[in-house]
Amino acid sequence: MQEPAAVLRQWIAESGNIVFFGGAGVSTESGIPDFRSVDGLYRQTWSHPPEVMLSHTFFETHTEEFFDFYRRKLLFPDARPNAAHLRLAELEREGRLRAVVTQNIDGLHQQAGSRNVLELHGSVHRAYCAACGRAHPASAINAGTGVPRCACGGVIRPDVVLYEEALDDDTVERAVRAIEAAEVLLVAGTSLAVFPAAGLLNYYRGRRLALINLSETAYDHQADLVIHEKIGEVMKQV
Ligand code: CNA
Repeated sequence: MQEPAAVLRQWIAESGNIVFFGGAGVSTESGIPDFRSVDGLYRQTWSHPPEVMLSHTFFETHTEEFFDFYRRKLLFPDARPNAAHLRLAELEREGRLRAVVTQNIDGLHQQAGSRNVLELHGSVHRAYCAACGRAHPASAINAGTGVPRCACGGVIRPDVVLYEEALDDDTVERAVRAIEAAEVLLVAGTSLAVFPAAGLLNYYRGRRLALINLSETAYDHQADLVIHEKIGEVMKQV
């Protein structure tokens, strides 16, 4: 039997319609911790669990604490793309990869050169006023302290999807269309525990679904190829 990485290399070499679907595990090799691994954010002790501190209600009711947590735990200005981000950008340039669908908010795919990046959960690199909707540079939040304010008096918030908030319809629709049409679907670095994002996988109709994740996921049995290794290491080989 062929090595899993060799099978993946062949699938990639043969396809002009690859779609990538990734999560926090894609950026751990860039030094950004994920949420659910042993040393991830969910295992750390805070005044409230992370899903509470990153909720819309918490943002509304504990605004100062929200920004303190956000700045300390979600911003990684020194992080750089790793081998996985770089190889995916290269595959897009080669005309093989159609879209990167990501749950990440770190912007590392774009920094690596990827162009068609569908950010399901938004980005720490954008901000807007929660009251008037005006766009602001991310530095209005990231470089400051306390609660950042718009000229209108409203709170400037990060353009990220908080718990209890809906995903952007247009982004979801584009992700669904890309996944439905994909020949090879590469899923990596995601526990597939966060919905509705994880449900997007069900739109895939092909027979070349590769799942690359350090730990097992509830979708392992649906995949045509499962690799429990680091995504950066795998992408160096394909
Ligand atoms: P998650 O639930 O934290 O799962 C990450 C998965 O990645 C785990 O199953 C790990 O086993 C696996 N993993 C970790 N490192 C690697 C690696 N090097 N190679 C392969 N697999 C690895 O993260 P999800 O993305 O599934 O959860 C969705 C949340 C987490 C989204 O809302 C994200 O916005 C949020 N998040 C984003 C970032 C980021 O932008 N970099 C960081 C942390 C959390």
